[in-house]
Amino acid sequence: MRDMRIRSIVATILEAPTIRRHKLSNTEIAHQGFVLVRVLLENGVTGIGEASTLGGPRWAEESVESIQAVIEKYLAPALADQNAMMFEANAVRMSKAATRNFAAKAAVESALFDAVGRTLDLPASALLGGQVRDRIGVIWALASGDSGQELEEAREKLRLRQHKEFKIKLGFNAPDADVRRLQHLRAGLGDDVRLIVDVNQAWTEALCLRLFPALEELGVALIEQPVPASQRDAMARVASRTRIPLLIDEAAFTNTELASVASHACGSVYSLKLVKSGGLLELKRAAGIAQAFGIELYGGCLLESSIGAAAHMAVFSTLPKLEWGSEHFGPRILVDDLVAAPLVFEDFEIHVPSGPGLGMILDEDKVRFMARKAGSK
Ligand code: MUC
Ligand code: MG
Repeated sequence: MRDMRIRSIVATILEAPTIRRHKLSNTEIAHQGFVLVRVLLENGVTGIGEASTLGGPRWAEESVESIQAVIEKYLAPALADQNAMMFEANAVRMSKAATRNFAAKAAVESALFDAVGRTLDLPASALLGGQVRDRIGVIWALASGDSGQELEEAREKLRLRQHKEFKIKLGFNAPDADVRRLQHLRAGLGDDVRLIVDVNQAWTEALCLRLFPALEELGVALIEQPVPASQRDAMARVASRTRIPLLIDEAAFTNTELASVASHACGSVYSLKLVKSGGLLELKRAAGIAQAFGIELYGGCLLESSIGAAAHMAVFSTLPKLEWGSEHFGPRILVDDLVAAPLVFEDFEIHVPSGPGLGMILDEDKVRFMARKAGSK
C-alpha cells in the first residue's frame, strides 16, 4: 500500500448535458465540457480529478482539447514515477513542464490528493490542514435571461430549501433589459433574498457609473467582475464609486495577479477557483493572500460536477474564513452527475464529503456514456 509512485495519468474528455441553457455575457452552454483525470499509483489505487471549462476556450483560455493534450503530453511525463504524496514538489514539476494551464494542473493535483487520501484512508481536507467546517452554504445561478422562468426557478429552489441566495448572470442582454430583469426578480422574491450579479467583464466604466445606482436601489449584495479583467484602473475607479462591494473574478488568476488587484483596490471580495489557482495548495495560498489584504472570500465555481466541486470543498472546508460561502451548484445543473453518490445538498448547504480522498466514486457507466466518442468534435 505504501508505494505511492505514479504509474500512469490518463485524461478523458466528457460532455455532460445541462438541465437548461446557461448564459453568460460571452458564451452560452447547453452541456458542460470536462476532462476527467485518472492517476494510477504503483499500489494499485486510482485517484480522480476533473478540469472544467465553460463554452470551450471562452471563459478562460483552456479548452477540453488543450487540457487533455497538456496533461498527456507534458504533465504526465513530468510526474512519471514521482511519489504522489510530494504535492509541492509535484506542483513545481508541473509548473516547469507548462506555464499557466491552470485547469489542467488543478485536475491532476486533485487526482493526486484523491489517490493519496484513498491510500491513507484520509479525506483530502485532512491533507490540507483539516476541516474547520463540514457544511458550506451554496448559491444558485439564474442564467436563462428570461426573468419569468428565473423567478419560477428561484422560488422552486427556496421551496426545496436547496438555495436561498442567487447569482444573476448579466451582460448578455441590453443593460436596461438587465435592470428590468433584476427589478422583476427583486419584486417577486422580496427584499430578504440575497441577490448577487455577475457581469463577466461585459460593461464599460461609463456603463457601470450609469447602472450601479439602480443596482444599489435593488439591494444587490455583490457585483462580480463588471469590467474587462485587464482594466484594473477602471475596476478600481468603479469600486470606489459604489456602496456595493465588487467581487474579483477573472481579473485575478495567479496569486501575483491577486496581490496586484488587491493593491489596486479593484474589489473587496475574491472568488476562489481551482481553474484560476491551478491547484489545491495554491488555492489555499490565494485565500491567505486575499485575507492579508483584508479581502473577503467567496467560493467560486466553473460549473463542476461533484468531482471538481468536491476538490473545492476539500480546500474551502479548511479555510479559517469563507465569508460568502460557495456557489458550487454545478452538480445540480447537470442532467446527470459523473459519480455514484453526488455531493449532498441539504438546507441550503453542501455537506463536505468525509470519505477518503475527494470522497467521490466514479459511475463508470455514466463516464462511458459521456466520454467524447473518437472522431466527434
Ligand atoms: C463565473 O464567471 O463566475 C460560475 C457560475 C456561473 O454561472 O458562471 C460561472 C463562472
Ligand atoms: Mg464570475
